[in-house]
Amino acid sequence: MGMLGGGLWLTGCQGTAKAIVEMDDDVRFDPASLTVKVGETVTWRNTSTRMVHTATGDPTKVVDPTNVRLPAGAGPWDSGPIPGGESWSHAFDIPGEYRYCCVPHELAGMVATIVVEP
Ligand SMILES: [Cu+2]
Repeated sequence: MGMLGGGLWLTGCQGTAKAIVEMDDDVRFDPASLTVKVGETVTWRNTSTRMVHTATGDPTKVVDPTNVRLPAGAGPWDSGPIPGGESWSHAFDIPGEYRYCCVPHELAGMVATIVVEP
């Protein structure tokens, strides 16, 4: 783990913008709403020094199932715990609107949206 840190994102030369969602000590996803193209990979980066976050798009792992919404045909996904300083990535192959949350902070309102355009 930790190999996604450092300057990797700054030195990439594939010519595609990296979609990054940051999670910090404010108990929120930043940005809370992100639009990407189908097939694009989103990276969640925990910049907190003291909080473990998750990015969870699995209705069976949350308290309130309305905090997760998946387009028809999209399978559930879950980062598991992401410690401070670590990152996790997921590629979105099915277009539509995804609602997801952070399991430890779901009830604190740490819920966000990814829109995947065809
Ligand atoms: Cu969290």
